[in-house]
Parts: sequence; structure tokens; C-alpha cells
Amino acid sequence: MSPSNAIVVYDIPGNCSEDRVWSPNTIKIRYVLNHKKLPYRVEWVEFPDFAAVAQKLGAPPTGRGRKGPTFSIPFIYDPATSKYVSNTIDIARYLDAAYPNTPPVFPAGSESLIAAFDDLWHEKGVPPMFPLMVPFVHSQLNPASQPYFRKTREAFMKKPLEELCTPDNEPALLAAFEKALGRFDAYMGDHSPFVMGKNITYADASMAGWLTWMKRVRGPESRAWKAVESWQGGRWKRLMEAFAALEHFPEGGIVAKL
Ligand SMILES: N[C@@H](CCC(=O)N[C@@H](CS)C(=O)NCC(=O)O)C(=O)O
Repeated sequence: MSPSNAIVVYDIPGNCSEDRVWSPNTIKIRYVLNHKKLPYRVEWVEFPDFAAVAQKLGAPPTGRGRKGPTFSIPFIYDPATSKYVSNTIDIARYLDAAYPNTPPVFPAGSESLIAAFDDLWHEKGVPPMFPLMVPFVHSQLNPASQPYFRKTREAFMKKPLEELCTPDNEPALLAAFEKALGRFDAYMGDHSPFVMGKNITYADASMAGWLTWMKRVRGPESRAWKAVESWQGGRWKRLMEAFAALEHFPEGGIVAKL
């Protein structure tokens, strides 16, 4: 595939790292693309513009709200098939199907088990991260995204951002996250560094995407991230080390046109 035929990834810019990458769901897709060695380029979209950009381009909605269909990032465009694909797990499934000569992230027969694992991860592993993360995500967004993010996340969390993670409650929030990760450590048992042992699957890209979110937004040297690295015998540190070679994201990117 020539670079002019590269897949386009629609992502949200941030300022916590030089490459501007911070968004957990998009990081999963970047990991999958890098694992498959599929070239891609990036178009940046600010939070308030998601729906207009997705609708204008024809990217499928990922939900339905009171006012009609809702849209989310990431979505991709593949010039090779002229297809827009939304919803992270569906994008990964699409890439496996469209590029059968690349390493699959859903090895044959594993699709339903990986989807179930990923659901459980989103139900039990991800929510304890929200109070630890949301205020810090807000601080590193561009001003164009901050008011939208504050309004929607304060409505979701039912608290002002400033009250979510304080020096007083952070230890308890971290303890709750450690307990949640313990469940996944137990599921993985002797399998290391990945859920299925030595080969990366979508389940690993999904967990690593969320953990990379924390590492980048809180900072690799932060107390919070250092704590995660120390939990469950270093399980998550090893998982992230196994993803380090894939954590190279294309520089630059253009702003998607409204
Ligand atoms: N089910 C979607 C969820 C993705 C998602 O929630 N992305 C966030 C950004 S990280 C988003 O687009 N939120 C919509 C909004 O805040 O309006 C997926 O897995 O791709």
C-alpha cells in the first residue's frame, strides 16, 4: 500500500505528549495498525466537531441519543475499499478481514471470547480509572475541546472536575483501580505478557490502550502511573513493555475539515 493510499485515522489532539496522542480508544487502533504494519495518517478533530465531521464524511454512528444518532472517535477511512468504519472493536475486526495477510488480532476461533473479555474490561477495568483521569485529560486538551469535555464529563460523573481526584481521595481511587486490575491479573494467570500468551490480540491492545492513556496523561513518572506499574507483580509494566515497540505514532496530521 502506497502512503497516498494510507488509512486515515480520525483522532482528538491533546498536549500531554509531543505527538499529541492521548485518546485511549484511538491508541488501541494505532497499536493494531502498527502491529499489522499498515501505514496510516491522522486527521485531528476537536470534541465539539465529531458529529459534524463524521456526518459530513459518512462515518457510521456508534450510538443513539435522544436527539438521534451519536458519533465517536476513533473512526477510520480506508481508501483501498472506500469505507468508513467506526467503533474501535469493529475497526479492529474490519482490519483483520480486509488485510488477511497481516497478523490477526482476533486469532481464528477467538472472536467471541475476546469480545466478551473486552466487554468485561470496559465494565470493570475502565470505570475506576475515570475519576483518576478525567480532570487531567481536560487540562491537556486544546481550548477548543475543553468546554465540551467539561460539560459532558461533569454530567456523566455528577461532580465538578475539580472534586473528582484530590490529594485526600486519590489513595482510595488508586486502591479501587488496583482491586479492579486484580481481577484481570487473575484471568490472565500464567499467560504473559499477553492474554493468549506470546501473541498480541485485540484484548491486549484494548487494555494497553487504556493503560497508555493513563501513562501519557498522568505522566510516565507520576505517582499514579508508578503505582500501576508496581501492582500484581509488575503484570501491567510487562504488558506495557511488550507494547513499547508499537508506541510510535506518525508525527503531524492535519485538522479534519468541517
Ligand atoms: N464505542 C466507541 C466509544 C469511543 C469513545 O467513547 N470515544 C470518545 C473519545 S475518547 C468519544 O468519541 N466520545 C464522544 C463524545 O464525547 O462526544 C468505541 O469503542 O470506539
